[in-house]
Parts: sequence; C-alpha cells; structure tokens
Amino acid sequence: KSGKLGRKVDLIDGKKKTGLRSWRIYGVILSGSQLMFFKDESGFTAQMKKLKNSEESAILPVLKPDVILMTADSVAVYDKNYEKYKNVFRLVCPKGHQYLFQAENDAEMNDWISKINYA
Ligand code: I3P
Repeated sequence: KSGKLGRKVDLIDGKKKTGLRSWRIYGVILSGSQLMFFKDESGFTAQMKKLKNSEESAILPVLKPDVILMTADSVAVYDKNYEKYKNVFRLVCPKGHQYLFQAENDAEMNDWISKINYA
C-alpha cells in the first residue's frame, strides 16, 4: 500500500512528549511490515504514478526512504480522544514511541490501520 500521510511524533518512552511536535506530510509505502517514509512527497507521488504505468520495477531503486519504521510489533488504533484533525490514527510502537498519522479520508485511515496491523 502507498499514499500520503501526515505525521506527528507524539510520545517517546510511552509518556514523554517530543520536542518537535509539528505535522509534516510524507509519501508512505507499506511493504510487508516496513513502513517507509519519503520527505519529498511530490517526487514520491510522481514516481508512484510512473511505477503504476510501468511493467517494470526499475524505477523503484530511485525511491530512497528517509525513514523506515518496522511495524511488526506495533499497533495502529483509531484515537477518539484526538479531536483536532479528522482521520487521525495512532501508532503505538514496542519501545514506547507513539506517532499520530493523518490519512486523506476515513476509508484510507481504516485501510492503513488494518494493513499495518495485519502485515
Ligand atoms: C506544534 C504544532 C502542532 C500541534 C502541537 C504544537 O507546534 O502546532 O500542529 O499539534 O501541539 O506543539 P510547533 O509547530 O511549534 O512544533 P496538533 O496539531 O496535534 O495540535 P501539541 O504540543 O499539543 O501536540
């Protein structure tokens, strides 16, 4: 699965608030249990479009993720306490990091949640 997600790093160690708390948009690919983030969201979208129209996967090596999160032991949940933006879900990671992600709509949010949890 791939798409655009807003991301905010919310907690570290399960309780400590992070210093950098602003939202930022990333291009994201979920492959197996690897969640890969691309800071250049427009470049990412252009590459993904080319890839969709191609029989070859030769374009893939051009995409170098800026961050990779292993989600095998993480849990994605809808967070009803977070009310400022819509379509936001929380990723709870085993070492205590918690991220907030904003999807483009409700269907996308549910799709990310289920694919992250069952990857
Ligand atoms: C943060 C930014 C985030 C906001 C966060 C602020 O400020 O406004 O959008 O999160 O609030 O600290 P800055 O850009 O200066 O880092 P929300 O949009 O989720 O409210 P927070 O500290 O309450 O998470």
